[in-house]
Amino acid sequence: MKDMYHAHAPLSPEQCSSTIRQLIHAPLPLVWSIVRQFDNPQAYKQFIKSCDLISGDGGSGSVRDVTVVSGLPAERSTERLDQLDDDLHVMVFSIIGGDHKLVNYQSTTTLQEDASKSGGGTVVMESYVVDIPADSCEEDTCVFVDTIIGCNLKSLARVSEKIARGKVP
Ligand code: A8S
Repeated sequence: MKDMYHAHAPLSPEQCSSTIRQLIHAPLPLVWSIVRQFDNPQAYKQFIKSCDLISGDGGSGSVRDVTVVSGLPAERSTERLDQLDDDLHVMVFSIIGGDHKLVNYQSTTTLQEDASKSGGGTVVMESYVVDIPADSCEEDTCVFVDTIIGCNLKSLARVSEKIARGKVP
């Protein structure tokens, strides 16, 4: 049902795109309360060391500067919140700067209640579109981004499920 948010305009040969899904055994309002904090991505994104809001109040149009943990091929990234819909549970952000190779990156995250399970599960879907760097290829670019998003969503599941079980993260 939320698939339409992940259907991108036709890609050019210089772009790549993919969608990652994660089932979380925690109620949607709890998962959304973690995802929607644009100024606090380190709440679940383990590669992020710190985050400063440099423009806006955390709503649509806000810009954040993110510092990543050491050992990665980059140190910082500047990101803009394009859309935050608390009713539809849709978040869209773009990467607009930084010392990394992800040019024209835009990500869309949607949450929906898991219909197949009783017990308050949440299905998170995150898709992205990004330019393929001149010195790379489609497969390597997708594997790199899919890996980061996969780690982020698994971590989001761990953090949410811990809170849902009544423990502090
Ligand atoms: C996100 C998604 C991504 C973040 C990437 C793909 C990044 O923060 C990391 C390494 C890089 O080389 C690029 O939702 C960048 O955060 C971990 C610094 C942008």
